[in-house]
Amino acid sequence: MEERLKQLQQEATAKVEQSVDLKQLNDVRVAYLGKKGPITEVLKGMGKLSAEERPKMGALANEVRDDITKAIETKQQLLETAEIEKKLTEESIDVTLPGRPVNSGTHHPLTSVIEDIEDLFLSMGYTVEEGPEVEKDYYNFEALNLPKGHPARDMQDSFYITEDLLLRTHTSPVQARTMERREGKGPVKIICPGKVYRRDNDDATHSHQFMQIEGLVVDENIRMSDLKGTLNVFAKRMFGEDREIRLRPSFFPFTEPSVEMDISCKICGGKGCSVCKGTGWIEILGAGMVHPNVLEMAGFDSKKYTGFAFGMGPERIAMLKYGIDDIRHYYANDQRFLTQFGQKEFK
Ligand code: 2NL
Repeated sequence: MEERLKQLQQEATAKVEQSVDLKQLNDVRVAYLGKKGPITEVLKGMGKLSAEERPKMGALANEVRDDITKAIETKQQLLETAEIEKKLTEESIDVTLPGRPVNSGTHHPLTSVIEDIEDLFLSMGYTVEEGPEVEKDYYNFEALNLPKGHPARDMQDSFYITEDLLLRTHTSPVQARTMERREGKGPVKIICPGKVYRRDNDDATHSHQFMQIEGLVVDENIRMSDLKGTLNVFAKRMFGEDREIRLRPSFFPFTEPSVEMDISCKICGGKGCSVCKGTGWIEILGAGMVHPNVLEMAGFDSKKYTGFAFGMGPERIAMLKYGIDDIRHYYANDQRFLTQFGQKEFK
């Protein structure tokens, strides 16, 4: 039995030595140390031995097993190290290869323009207010001096949901709601950006859904000159210090007097071109002094308080700023269009 064990030990260690990879080594482990292996087989014959020999053989069997186990472990470490070495040489990284470009996301051009306008007014002490897109007829029309039957609130032009609910046609209801919440106490100094909806057939300059930014200031002693000064700062910061503004008389039901603001055309320097249609001026926004009816309906005393308001379309502002020729580009989600604005490129 002793012979047989020693023979097994020699055989096994030789095979461990010969193993060239981890799989072969594992096969040797299973073959010699497994439950069905030859050592277990030899130990089964222990019963036939004398009481004297039995512990000696037991000890020898353990010794043989430990020896084989140790040989396997040593070899395993050797093979593992070799395998890593092999991997390192085979899979060496060429650090001189160019990196893969990382495509970062971009802001939508409308988002950029809206954020620029928000920042500009935030820096002048305004806060940004938001409100519901599904709006009550009262806040969308009534509170803005557009009573039922007013020609400017044509049912044909709005998306009505019920007789009393519609998709807001401008962001003015946000301003009406904000004034109402202030309970007749000024100052109010807000801008309201958001989506608005009109029943229109989409074309290069019309969309049934678009963005609007309105501004509102209500306080004691607010005058037309405050409006003009504010719009002048806006125009210069948004389009360049070399821009001039002019106000033309206009009409809105919620302001009196009402004006439209133009900026001087930078493309032709005022000589007249296709963008300014030969006039040297480009229309940017509408504005005016808040109609006393609007102040009163929102709970402000129109003898004590006055205010100005303005409204503009970010689509149009961005079209002028970036030279975009079709409003539908904003909503088509074509990557070729979207990635032209503010894309950061890493190469
Ligand atoms: C335009 C013109 C305008 C307003 C919006 C307004 C809001 C309140 C009271 C008074 Cl709560 N006015 N908003 C005033 C004048 C013009 O928008 O052409 N927008 C694209």
